[in-house]
Amino acid sequence: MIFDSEHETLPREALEGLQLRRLQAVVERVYHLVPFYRRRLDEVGVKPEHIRTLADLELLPFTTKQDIRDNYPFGMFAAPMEQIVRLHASSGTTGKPTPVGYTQRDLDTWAELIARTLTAGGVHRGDIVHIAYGYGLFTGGLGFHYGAERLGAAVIPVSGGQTRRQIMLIQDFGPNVICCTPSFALYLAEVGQEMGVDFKETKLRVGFFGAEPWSEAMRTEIESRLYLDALDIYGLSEIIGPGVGVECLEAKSGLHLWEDHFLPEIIDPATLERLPAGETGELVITTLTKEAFPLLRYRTRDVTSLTYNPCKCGRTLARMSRIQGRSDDMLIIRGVNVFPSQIESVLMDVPGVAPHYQLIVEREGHLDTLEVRVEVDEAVFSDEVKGLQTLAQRIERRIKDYLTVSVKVKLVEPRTIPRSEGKAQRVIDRRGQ
Ligand code: DLL
Repeated sequence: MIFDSEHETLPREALEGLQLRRLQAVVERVYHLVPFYRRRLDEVGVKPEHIRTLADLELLPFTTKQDIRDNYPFGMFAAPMEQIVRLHASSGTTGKPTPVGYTQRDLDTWAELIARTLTAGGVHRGDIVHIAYGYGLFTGGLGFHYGAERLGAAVIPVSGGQTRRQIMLIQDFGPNVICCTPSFALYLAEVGQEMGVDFKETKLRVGFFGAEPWSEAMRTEIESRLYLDALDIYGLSEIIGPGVGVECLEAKSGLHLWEDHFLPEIIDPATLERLPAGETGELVITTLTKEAFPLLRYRTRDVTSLTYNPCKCGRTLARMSRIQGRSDDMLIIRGVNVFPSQIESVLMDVPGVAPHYQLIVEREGHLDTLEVRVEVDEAVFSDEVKGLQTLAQRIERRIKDYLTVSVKVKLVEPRTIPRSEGKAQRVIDRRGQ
């Protein structure tokens, strides 16, 4: 099923014509309304009228998360507060959040794109949609909420947490659709099993799982335990939230990007050169229709590839492969973005702790765990066991306060963390193994 067959099945040539007109309009708009972009474009000597073809996109500078941080909180908005009706923030946990704003038209576009997303998974009016993404500053809950309503489906706005209660609602209210992170889906399966629930007996038919990396192996497991079709949904707050792309139910082969609103490119993160279709690199997105917070060539840091081959569902939009990783070192632990440098800064504030540490990420059952191994000085290490335990717990609490994730801290003897002559290997991620 296709929600907006006019835009989702446009012949490529017509689609590219639309993209070009929208690109020209957005460059014009940010040049006149966002001082940051005016400066950036002036620096490279590009004027809006220089954008004559889609290939001219390459003339434009990239935008990074750091640029958004430098203009905290609202310096990059292209609309005055009188026109902004919603604020969200990215799930990043570095001290300050990354705020994003929406005009009413942006919210309408977003709802429309989620309606398309749900339709690509066969959802329709009359269906009941269980939304277990967090409601709040995170874009997941409210993003899906308005899109499901736009489609005319009935929403259960349950948000995160209270797993047993959620399972009761799934049994009693009979949702056909579930939206949550893939790790939470598996957790539901586990808890359901403990409660003696047979998911075959529920009405669940399809799930939209995203906001964190997952794998084909996880898809197989979710599908066989929850008895539904598991679809991958991608998005990020800076661009709009969920609803940048989704797999279709027919093919489950790559995520269709809503290219009439978001212009994708793949670059080599080292050279910043554009890569041809099929090659793997960092996804860069230009928003084509956003009013409040348009972004030119935003570096998502997500690593993937694009294909423009037609899909059997009939959509002509580019398809993106499952996100393969991140071009920076950000870890996503149970949905929370964690940079090793943040852990480092907590560790470095603790007397007696050495700057040698390693982060070990594993998956226990279906939940991510993060162990922080850090060396302490001789004096601390020769202290009695109880002292070491208290210190480890203190560090665990500090990390929890700062990053909102629970970690396990293991204090180790001096010189036991492997040294490296090049870059230190700070992160050992065993989740994919
Ligand atoms: O996670 C928006 C979202 C909500 C997407 C619900 C899907 C469903 P942020 O908190 O800004 O926004 O995090 C964005 O999460 O750059 C990716 O690294 C990662 N991510 C999102 N979807 C996927 C996915 C939301 N399907 C960051 N696969 C992105 C892998 C994903 N990683």
